[in-house]
Amino acid sequence: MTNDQSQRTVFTHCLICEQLCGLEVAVEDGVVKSIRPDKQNPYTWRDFCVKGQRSHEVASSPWRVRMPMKRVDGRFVEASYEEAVSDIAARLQAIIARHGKDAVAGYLGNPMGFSSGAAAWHFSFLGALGTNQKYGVQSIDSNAKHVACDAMFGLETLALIPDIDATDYALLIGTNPAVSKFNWGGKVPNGWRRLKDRVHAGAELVVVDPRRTESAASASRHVAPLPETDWAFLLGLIKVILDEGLSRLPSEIAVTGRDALYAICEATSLNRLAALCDIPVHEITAVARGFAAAPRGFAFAGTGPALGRHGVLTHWLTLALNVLTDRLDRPGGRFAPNWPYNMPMTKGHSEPKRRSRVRGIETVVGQYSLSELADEILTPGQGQVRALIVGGGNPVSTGAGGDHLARALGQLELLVSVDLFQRESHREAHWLIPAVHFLEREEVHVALHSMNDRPFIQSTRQVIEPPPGLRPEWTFYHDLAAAMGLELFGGHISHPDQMAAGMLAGSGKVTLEQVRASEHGLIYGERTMGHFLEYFGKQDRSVDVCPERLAGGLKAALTGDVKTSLPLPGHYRLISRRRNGMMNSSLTETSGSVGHDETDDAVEINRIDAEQAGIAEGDWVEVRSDTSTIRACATLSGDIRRSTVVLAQGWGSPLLDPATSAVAYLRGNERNKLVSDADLDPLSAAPRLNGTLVAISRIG
Ligand SMILES: Nc1nc2c(c(=O)[nH]1)N[C@H]1C(S)=C(S)[C@@H](COP(=O)(O)OP(=O)(O)OC[C@H]3O[C@@H](n4cnc5c(=O)[nH]c(N)nc54)[C@H](O)[C@@H]3O)O[C@H]1N2
Ligand SMILES: Nc1nc2c(c(=O)[nH]1)N[C@H]1C(S)=C(S)[C@@H](COP(=O)(O)OP(=O)(O)OC[C@H]3O[C@@H](n4cnc5c(=O)[nH]c(N)nc54)[C@H](O)[C@@H]3O)O[C@H]1N2
Ligand code: SF4
Ligand SMILES: [Mo]
Repeated sequence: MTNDQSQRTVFTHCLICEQLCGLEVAVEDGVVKSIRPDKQNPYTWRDFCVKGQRSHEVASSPWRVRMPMKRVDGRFVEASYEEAVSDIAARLQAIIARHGKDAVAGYLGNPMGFSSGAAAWHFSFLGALGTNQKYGVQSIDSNAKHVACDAMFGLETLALIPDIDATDYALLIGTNPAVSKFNWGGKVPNGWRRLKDRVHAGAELVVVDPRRTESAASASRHVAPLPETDWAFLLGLIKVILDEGLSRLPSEIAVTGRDALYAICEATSLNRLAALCDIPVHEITAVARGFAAAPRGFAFAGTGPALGRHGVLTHWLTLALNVLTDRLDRPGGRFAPNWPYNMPMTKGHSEPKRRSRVRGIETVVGQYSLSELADEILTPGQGQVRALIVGGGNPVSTGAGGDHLARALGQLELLVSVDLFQRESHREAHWLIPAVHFLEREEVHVALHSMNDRPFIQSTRQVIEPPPGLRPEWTFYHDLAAAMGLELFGGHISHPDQMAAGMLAGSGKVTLEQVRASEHGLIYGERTMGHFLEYFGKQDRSVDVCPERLAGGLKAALTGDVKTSLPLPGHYRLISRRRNGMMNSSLTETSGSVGHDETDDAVEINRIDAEQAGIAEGDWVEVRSDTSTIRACATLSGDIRRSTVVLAQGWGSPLLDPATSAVAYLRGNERNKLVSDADLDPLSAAPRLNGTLVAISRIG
């Protein structure tokens, strides 16, 4: 940190996405003047984006919740923390006394993955209360991956990072790193440019996506299947590889299920698989042979298929493809890091599995699906949810069945939102509890840094002062527990630093003091591979490439009618895309700095489909599904495959003025209102945020 009276430069890192880019922040008189990438950061210095560059505008937004706010006669008025804590504690106690512990639920959104203290204290608080009603963003994000990893490896949270710099063949399925970056439980800073460097050096890059994305534009091959049919494409690849004897198995561990998978492949034909995904047989064969022959390669699936009807099948078959071609823990393949704190290797299930009260669906990573929450609130009986604490999430806009959930939230006896802002999901809140922005807090997030593609760790710095009187988010749960006479962490942990120090001490490689002392972050070792297979072998564990439960789902999908995979004329499968300047439904609060272009309110339709439907460029259209109707402006494109349309996700979610709940910022329409919370991937309980069947017609 350079320092004179009024001007300072502070080095910290971003906490918006998993890239955790190092930032160089210029501060003058306590106000951020500019944010640039920290070029002295030894690990992330080539990575950066507009979200980090403008992050200070979020902290200084006029719409920010700056004090606890209590709803009184339809408005929110500021109150003290003491009043908030004692009122919420009293209401929770009364609800539990009348209805039992499961009447209180918690939901954590995406940014809570970036605030170790807030997330840990939230969970510890729910644990101390004794409620089973825990919900999280995973069920609209990564459930497919957790279920697949659990079934194959017995490790729900296994992170397998692509070794980009050494790869000869990257097969990307439903991920768009040119916009979203390489981060989904495993991070590769600047990964997209690093991959493009490999492509320039001759590596193959195959992008499987119904849309010719920013990533597909740089690929050596773009494969455009129908949405939700990647499993058929992948099974085709596996069939070719097994039929042609191209499979190689890892020598260090036992692999089971190969014969069972082969039997499933035998029972179907390449022609049928090709028809299901609408990709020609010769293309499937070419990718299969190319992938198997590449000395070093990996297959990686993202959120595109994970948020569709067959997300688990897709993630399973992607992992199986990697196992059958010996890509795990190999250079240029996918590897599990073992630094400094390896969550996946220390535990299998995060918690014992339970089944939900209303729909009887099994938990994933210890949580029920967000898609079940509305029913759990609205369905009477023992265990009906009456109170909810939402930490850093906007589930009405980012999950499925938003109208259903909004109606349910309005029925709650107590809704508490812990957030920097008031959004659509917090309209009916009884309390708004403020949060501290990442530029205002010092934090060592050990778990996130454990998913780096090399051993590196850094602390954030407090760059600016939080609003006067604002308290760290975790202390809200701490104080609430104290007011209710509950003990958190069994009385063993009283501060997030203590938690970080303990996790680091377990590794024996680096201490909290050393991390704190390094201004630009610390590389504390060489990158090594092989830990995962070694660990697995030592434990005498095997990988199952054809788990029974998933195989049942695959067989059921295979009996589906090929014709029904193509929607009827005038009907389309709706998928999503991310915006450069937004993080899911967030970052519109920067007073318009998020940017806006014509395509934002647009539904992207294939040019030929549009012409057949009599829709012209710029026409206003109605997009209808079983649950809702929205208006959008048609953009005709050759980049989206036939019978598929795209709307930006997160866009169109209103930001509210916390005092009046009036809309402070709103552009566009909420596409997720079109998605049902009843139509889920049967294996993961994730909703069909991609693959929603919609009808589109021109407005008069
Ligand atoms: N700028 C920006 N960056 C972000 C985010 C953001 O909101 N904005 N969000 C962050 C978060 S939370 C996450 S989890 C990551 C996600 O990172 P990614 O998983 O890379 O997510 P997307 O960029 O949405 O890419 C998904 C792709 O899947 C395609 N797709 C949709 N349905 C299907 C299908 O059925 N099959 C196939 N093969 N493809 C399909 C879509 O066209 C899209 O190109 O991104 C992170 N990065
Ligand atoms: N159609 C479609 N829907 C999708 C997706 C898709 O690809 N397509 N992607 C899905 C994915 S991958 C994800 S991760 C989800 C994300 O969905 P959400 O978890 O709802 O993410 P956000 O929309 O970013 O809302 C996060 C909230 O956290 C608040 N926040 C930010 N920082 C902090 C903090 O430090 N503390 C607290 N307490 N609050 C904070 C923000 O103000 C905001 O209100 O959306 C999912 N929804
Ligand atoms: S949001 Fe942008 S700047 Fe922040 S960590 Fe992610 S890529 Fe880096
Ligand atoms: Mo996500």
